[in-house]
Amino acid sequence: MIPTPRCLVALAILVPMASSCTEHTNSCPQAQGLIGEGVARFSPDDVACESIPASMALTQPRLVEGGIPDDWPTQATFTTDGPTRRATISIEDGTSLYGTGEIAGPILRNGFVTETWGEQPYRESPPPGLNPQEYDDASPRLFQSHPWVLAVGADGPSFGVLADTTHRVRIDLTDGIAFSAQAPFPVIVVDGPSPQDVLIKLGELTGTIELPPIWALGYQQARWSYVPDERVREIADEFRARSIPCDVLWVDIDYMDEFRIFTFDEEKFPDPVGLNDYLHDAGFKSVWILDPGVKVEPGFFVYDEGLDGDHFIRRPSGEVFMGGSWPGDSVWPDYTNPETRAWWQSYIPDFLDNGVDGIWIDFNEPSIVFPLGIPFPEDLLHVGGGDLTPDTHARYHNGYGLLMSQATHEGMKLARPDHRPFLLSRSNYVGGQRYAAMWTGDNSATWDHLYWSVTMTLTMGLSGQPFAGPDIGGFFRAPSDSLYAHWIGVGAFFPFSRTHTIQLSPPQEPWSFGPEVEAIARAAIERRYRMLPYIYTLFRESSLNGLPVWRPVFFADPADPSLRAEDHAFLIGANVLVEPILTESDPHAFQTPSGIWREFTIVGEDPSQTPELPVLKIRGGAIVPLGRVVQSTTEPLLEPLTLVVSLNAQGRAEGTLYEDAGVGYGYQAGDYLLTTYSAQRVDNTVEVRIASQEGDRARPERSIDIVVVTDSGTFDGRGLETSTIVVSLE
Ligand code: NBV
Repeated sequence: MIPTPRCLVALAILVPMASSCTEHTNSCPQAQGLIGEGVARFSPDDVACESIPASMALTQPRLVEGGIPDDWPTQATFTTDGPTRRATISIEDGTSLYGTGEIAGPILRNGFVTETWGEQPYRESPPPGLNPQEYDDASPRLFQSHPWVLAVGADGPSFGVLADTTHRVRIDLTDGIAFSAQAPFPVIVVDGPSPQDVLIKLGELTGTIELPPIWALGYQQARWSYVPDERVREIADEFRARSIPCDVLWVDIDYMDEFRIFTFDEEKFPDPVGLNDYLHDAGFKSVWILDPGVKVEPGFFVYDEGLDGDHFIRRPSGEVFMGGSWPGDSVWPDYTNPETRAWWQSYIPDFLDNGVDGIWIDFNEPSIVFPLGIPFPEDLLHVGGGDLTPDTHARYHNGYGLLMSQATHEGMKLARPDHRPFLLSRSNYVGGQRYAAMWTGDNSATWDHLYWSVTMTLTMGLSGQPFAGPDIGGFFRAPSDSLYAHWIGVGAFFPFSRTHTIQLSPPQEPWSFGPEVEAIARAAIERRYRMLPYIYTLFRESSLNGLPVWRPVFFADPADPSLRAEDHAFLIGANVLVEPILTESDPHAFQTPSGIWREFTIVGEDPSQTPELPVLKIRGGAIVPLGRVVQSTTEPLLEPLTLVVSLNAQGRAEGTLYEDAGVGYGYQAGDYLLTTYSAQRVDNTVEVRIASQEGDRARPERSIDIVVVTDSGTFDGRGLETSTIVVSLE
């Protein structure tokens, strides 16, 4: 390594030190200084910045553009205690802390300690009543790793801090913000006038989601496992026979031939192409699971070829590391090696050629399956490549899920350049939203988990991952009728909306709980499909600017302290407030943002008859586009298009609708239509018109239904979209 001059001035006198550190300037990707507008990187002063690993979170190396200015508002201070490196950031009174990735509990994280170390939860002595694999709000870490904290100051100005390392990080929020790790790491501070602004900057730094195919935003049904293939067909038929909309069926590990990845069991799944054709004909897509563990078995092509290409993680002694996974003794690809990622990708085309639409990657923290509770040894060696230097598993563990996601996502794109990939990953790291959606792992069918499924989805959004959702109904245990009804009621709105459950559990399809719950589930899922044009518009926005789809209520008014802890209710985008029931008894007292929020319904449901369904409110000043109820997104959604209009105090409203082909990349060449509608009160009427539009896609000739929601009732109108539609308020 090239010797580098150390920063000369001690950290305590921060400003001069900051400028002395710029001597590393642009030769060092981890140098201290400004790395973008409102973004600073602080690096420990006693380590040559060249010896701090390159960032895995940032999309590109960010070189310093100058020292840290004297008046930079948020400073990071580094201390060392033996092998422990610590960075602290103090906060002012009244600051609320959020983020820290996947963790159960309230969204407000002040006072909590979290650790990043993705793993299959396992507690030798679980709390009474829980099995060792069940997590709860006392579990210090789960499957994903996001050493990121969003801090919202008393009046709204905000900042975010990222411990830019894939090492294990302890995030201590009991007294300000303190990150500690067993290796030196830089801290990136993102400053912004509002929490939204900070998240947009996080998106600029770490990337945003790709616009998903619209089918991935439909309702989805899974279990471990629908097996054999005939069962998958039966489930598909049942959805259609009962007119419960559904876009995706999931195929869990039992399709494989004795859990050998990239194989199919000849008896249980003899004809995956035929199965997928059947599903496609019925308007479904399918997502199939893959695990990283490769069965140790000479003669098994993935094992043989992986050994030949030297693609497996090794022990320090040089032997390939072997551990217990689903197929028994297994070895794990070393995705830090670009050649290994390319090798992994080489299996994807054939896999997708079976008609597989999406891929689900599991246990990629990575975790050992047999026996559970045995950690992946930290001294294993990764060979790296490109920016990633050779190093131990201690450094790369938290990045493993991201690298497997990257390899799989890129493989899907190479295999099908015209398809938008849909990938779901159990493990990931900051920035991994670029490659995969997430679910909150193996939760449980309890009321606490129903609540945490909402808070975890919000917290993921505040950590840069908007495409998230839980196993609706819970993975472990069986939900009561009432619990499932409430869960599907709110669950239909999750950015990622899928029911899933463990093997051998009672049926958990929407009709499994009897006709009453089935009717509630149908109404809930129909609500999602009606809301899909709005949700898709939000996903498109998120793909451009990183803002979450589900947003905490305080986003409506970051200066209002009474909203900071509200986490039963949430916002979908900026315009729809959802108030679900997440408790079995003790009703929650919702905090509502100031301004106008009017209750509305979208599938003609009577809220007094369906208390399981969340109350929906539309912001005064908003127009929300709705589609029609379809059985899947293969049917046209916008025939007709409905606009729900809620005027503000000035008698105006505005809202946007994004439309494109729903699949493929035509939108990148201009084949989309982004319409802004405006509404204005004129005497006793409301006039609705197109205010502006963008994109080359031809506007279909269509009439639109208008529903004006007012304090004294709703008023309907209809007219041609291209003319001004006048709705009478009498
Ligand atoms: O593949 C089986 C399950 C899967 O259904 C679940 O969603 C994953 O989180 N998988 C874990 C392995 C079983 C763990 C107990």
